[in-house]
Amino acid sequence: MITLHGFAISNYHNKIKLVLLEKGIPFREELAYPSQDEAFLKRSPLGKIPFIETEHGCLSESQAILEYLEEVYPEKPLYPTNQFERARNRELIQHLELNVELIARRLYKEAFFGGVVSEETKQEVKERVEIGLKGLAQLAKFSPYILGSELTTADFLAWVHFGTFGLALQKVYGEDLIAKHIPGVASFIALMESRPHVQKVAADRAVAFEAFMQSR
Ligand SMILES: N[C@@H](CCC(=O)N[C@@H](CS)C(=O)NCC(=O)O)C(=O)O
Repeated sequence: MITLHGFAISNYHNKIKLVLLEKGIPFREELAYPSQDEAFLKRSPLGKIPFIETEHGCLSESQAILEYLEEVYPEKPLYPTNQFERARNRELIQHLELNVELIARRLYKEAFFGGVVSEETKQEVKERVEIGLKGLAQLAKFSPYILGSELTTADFLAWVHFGTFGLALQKVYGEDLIAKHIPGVASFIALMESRPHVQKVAADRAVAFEAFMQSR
């Protein structure tokens, strides 16, 4: 059975957890925090979470994990079968993670962990995130899913990342930059949140977030 190592506040952890749940793959979760311990680095080379443990060994990097799961468990496909559509799916995922999430991540220290981000960084992040969000609006269809009529990995991933970086953007800039730049996003989020597995991931995330805040 697959073991998913990580913690329920992490958007990359939740991305894999949601895909495991939606594909009906048996797994167990083991609580792990990023670590530079030698033993941990042997399992996840930069000490990051999530990583999965399989009968063949450990695997890190959420997108590599996700594509592995798709190949090994093809029964409930979460990528389109058409090659071009599949490429467009990967395009949106890469765009969302590289050009929006990774940039907004620079705010997490202040938004979630009690640190401080300089005004200069905030300004730079806002400019780059807004460019990224406008690009995302070009790709998103919301009819009703993010890339059309088919429910795919891109939907689960978008829901997870919107929740995390959306909250950080709201906390730091006091406005909903996702809704400002991506028309139709609210009904997409509501649609995703009508799914039981999305509700489960959101509930686990809320419990973990509450516990984290209490511990500080
Ligand atoms: N590109 C990685 C990103 C994973 C990631 O950034 N994980 C965070 C938690 S959300 C982490 O482990 N951070 C600790 C660190 O950067 O040292 C993936 O897709 O899995």
